[in-house]
Amino acid sequence: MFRLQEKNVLVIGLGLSGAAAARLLIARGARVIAMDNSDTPGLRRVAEELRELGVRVELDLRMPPAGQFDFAVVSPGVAMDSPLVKELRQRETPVISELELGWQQAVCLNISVTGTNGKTTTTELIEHVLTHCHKRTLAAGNIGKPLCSVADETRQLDYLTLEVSSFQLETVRFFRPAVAVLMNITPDHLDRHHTLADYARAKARIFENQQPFDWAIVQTEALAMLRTLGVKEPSKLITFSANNRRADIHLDRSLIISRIEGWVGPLIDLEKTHLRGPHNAENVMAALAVGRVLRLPLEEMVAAISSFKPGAHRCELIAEINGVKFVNDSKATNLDAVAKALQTMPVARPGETNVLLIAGGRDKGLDYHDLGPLLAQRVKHAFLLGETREKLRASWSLFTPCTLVDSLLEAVNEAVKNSAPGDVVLLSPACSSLDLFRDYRHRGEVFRETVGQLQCPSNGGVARDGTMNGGVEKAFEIGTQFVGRNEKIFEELTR
Ligand code: UMA
Repeated sequence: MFRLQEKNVLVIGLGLSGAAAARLLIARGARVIAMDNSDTPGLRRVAEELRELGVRVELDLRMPPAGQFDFAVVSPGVAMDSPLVKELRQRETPVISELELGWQQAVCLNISVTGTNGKTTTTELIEHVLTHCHKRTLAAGNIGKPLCSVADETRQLDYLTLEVSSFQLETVRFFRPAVAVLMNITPDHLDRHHTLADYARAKARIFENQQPFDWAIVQTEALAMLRTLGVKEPSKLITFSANNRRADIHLDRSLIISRIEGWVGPLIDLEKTHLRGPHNAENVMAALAVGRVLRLPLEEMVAAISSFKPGAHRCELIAEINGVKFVNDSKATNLDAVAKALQTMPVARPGETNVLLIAGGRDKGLDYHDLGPLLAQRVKHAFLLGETREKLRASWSLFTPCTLVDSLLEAVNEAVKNSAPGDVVLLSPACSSLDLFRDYRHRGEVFRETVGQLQCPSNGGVARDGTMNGGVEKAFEIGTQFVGRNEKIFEELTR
C-alpha cells in the first residue's frame, strides 16, 4: 500500500469518483484540495461534507490553484487534453486516475473487465459466479461504485471484481489486474479519444503492468485489433468469440464450447440461461474463463450463470401493451450496442420492419451512417431527440423514416401512434444521456415511467381492453390526453 500521510494532493472533479478519492486521501492523512469546474446545489452539498472532513474545496474553478502538489487525482470525466491537465503536466505534477489511487490502497487481487459493450453485465456475472462459489468479492469501478470508496473493504475480500473504462485506464500507472478481461472494441467515446486507435490503446492499458503469471481473457476480434496496434499482453492468454470457432472458447448454436487443454468440450447451453444473443454468449464466455483460471468448479459456475438475470436498462422488456412490446435499452450509448439490440428484437412478420426506435442524446463523435443497413432491415420509424437529433436524421433518413421530437415523452407518444401489434418500441439511444438526463439510468427510468402511464388502469385500462389496433390507438389517445400529467412526472424525474 502506498503511503499518503502528509502528501499534498489535488483532486479534480467532485462527482462520485472525486468525492470518494478525497474521502480516502483525508482518511489516510493527506492534505487535500478538491476542485470542480461547476458550481451546483449538489456540488455545494458535497463540498460542505468534504470541508467538514478537512478538505479545502474550490468550486467553479477551471485551472489548478497555485502551489505544489505531490500528485493530482483526476475523475474519469476530465479529458487529458483539457487546459487544466496540460497546466498540471507543465508543472510536472503526476496525474493519476481515481482507479489508480483506489488500486494502490486496495489489498486484494482484482479481476478487471473492460471493453466497449458488455462490461457491466460481465462484471455482474463474474461477481455472481464468484459469490455462488463462496469467494468473497464485490463489484466496483465504472459500474457506479468508485474503487476508492471500497478500498477499506478489500481486507475482507478474496477478489475485487472491477469494471474499468477507457477514461479510467488513460491515467493508470501501476494498476495491475490478476485477471484482465477485454470484451470487445468498437467505436465509442471518439469525442474524447479522437481516433479508434487511441481508444483501443487506452483500453489496452489494462494489460500494461500484468506479469507472466497473470491472465488476459480477450475477445478474438479485439485481440486482432490490439495486434495491429503492436500491443502484446505480457500475461497468459485465453481467447473467446461468438463468431470465431478458432477461439479457445466459442459458440456452436446455443452451446458454449471450450478448446482449452484439460477443459475441452461443451461448458453450458445458453438456452438454459436467461441470457440471449451472441453478445451475451461472449459475456458468459468471459465469466467462465475467469472461473477457469480461478479454478472454480464448472457445475457451480453453470448453476450460477443459469440463475443470473441481466440488470435493468439493457434490452429490458418493461411492458407489452396490446401486442406492442416496450424495451428499455437506455444503456446502449454507442452504435454497436444499438446494432446488438436491433438484432435481438423479435421479428413480427418476415421481411417487414417492426421496430420503432427512440434514439439521440449527446454526441460521442461516432459515424452514425454505419448503422444504416441494419436500420433499413429492422426499423419502421426512428424518433430522434437530444443534441444529436439533426445529425442522426442526416445520417439515417435514407434508411428509415425519421421524426424529430423534443422529449422522451413525445417520442413514446409518437412511437405508440405509429405502432401495430407485433411491433417493438425500443429506446436504444446510440448516444450518452448527459444532454437531457443525469445518466443512462435516469433516462431509462423516465422511459419506464412514461410507458407505465400508458398502462395505468386510471388512464382507461389501455393495456387490457379492445382489439389489437383499437387498443393501441386508444393507448395513443390516452397517451395524448395524459400529456399534461406525464409532463409533470417527466419534470419531477428530470429535476
Ligand atoms: N468535472 C470537472 N472538470 C472537467 C470535467 C468534469 O471538474 O474537466 C467535474 C464535473 O463538473 C462533475 C464531476 O467532474 O462535477 C464529474 O466527474 P465524472 O464525469 O468523472 O463522473 P463521476 O460521478 O465521478 O462518475 C465516474 C464515471 N463517469 C464517467 O466516466 C463520465 C461513472 O461512469 C462511474 O460509474 C463513476 O465514476 C464511478 O466509478 C459512468 C459512465 O458513463 C456510468 N462511464 C462511461 C461509460 O461507461 O461509457 C465511461
